Amino acid sequence: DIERARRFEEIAEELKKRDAVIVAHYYTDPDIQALAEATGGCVSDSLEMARFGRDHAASTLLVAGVKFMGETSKILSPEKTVLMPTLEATCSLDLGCPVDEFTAFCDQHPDHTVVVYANTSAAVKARADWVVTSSVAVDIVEHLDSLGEKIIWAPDQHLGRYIQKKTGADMLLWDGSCIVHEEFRARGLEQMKALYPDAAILVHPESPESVIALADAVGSTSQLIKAAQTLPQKRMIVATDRGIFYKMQQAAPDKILIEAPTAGEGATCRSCAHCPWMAMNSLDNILAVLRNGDQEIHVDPALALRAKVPLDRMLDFAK
Ligand code: CIZ
Ligand code: SF4
Repeated sequence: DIERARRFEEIAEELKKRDAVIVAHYYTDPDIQALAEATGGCVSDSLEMARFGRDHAASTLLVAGVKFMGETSKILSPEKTVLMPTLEATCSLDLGCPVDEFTAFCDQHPDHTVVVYANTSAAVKARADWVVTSSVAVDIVEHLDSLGEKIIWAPDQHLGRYIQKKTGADMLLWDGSCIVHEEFRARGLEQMKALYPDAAILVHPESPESVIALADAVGSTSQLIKAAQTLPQKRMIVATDRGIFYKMQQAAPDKILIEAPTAGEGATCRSCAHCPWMAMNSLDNILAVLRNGDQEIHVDPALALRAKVPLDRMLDFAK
């Protein structure tokens, strides 16, 4: 529509003035993903966002996602300005893993290798030996297990349990969870599968174990998009944030995509299949931050240097 097209033009102009590029997550609003595509930015998972931001020539990164993604961009590119539509957008995994408690836990197990999910603060990353995203977590834990290392895993307990089962690694799990994925329910999924027996079930491993058990494909957002393209089924029941449907449908235009059922219903559900923090990003606040430059991510330089070590380890491993 015309209003949207005008917004895109206004934003594109501000991006040019600031020598900025948009780095957007799959879970943001489809309008934001379309905007990123139309202006030469990227739409991807947190691993690819980190790489794209680091390697892009622009001097300013506009990170549309949640705070840990902005922090990761800043850690990898300290010389760049990193703006976010709003600094209020956080993540229940990040919130559920405060650095003091986490450090005390790690100190109690000095013989363990500390592996943290990308969905953590810069300070937690700085305490870690490895940072992983869901697209490389299994491979990295497998690698560490083959070296005989014992692992502390934080913060997502469901993803941790899934990896532990898959690799057989010795893992101590932090008890964090994602408020979006933990709402998916096996019972509802079974009922839906009874309605559509021909459907494939795609599940992000931040979901409960009983939901993962029903899956035809388990994986990170990028891996689920690939599964939608390659699995033979025409109909897909998808257990992850509904923001993914934009790129999944683009990648697999002939597939019928259905949202997996969640525990809550309608207005009683705060986070049913859509992250409330991802939802804080909008065309309006993107334009606003490009105009006034507030909502800038800062990470203490000494802390950033320490957090960069386990991040680089992941990026080198994932090459
Ligand atoms: O749930 C998230 O925040 C995800 C999937 C992040 C990521 O790795 O892209
Ligand atoms: Fe965090 Fe879950 Fe939102 Fe991702 S979807 S940012 S893991 S709360």
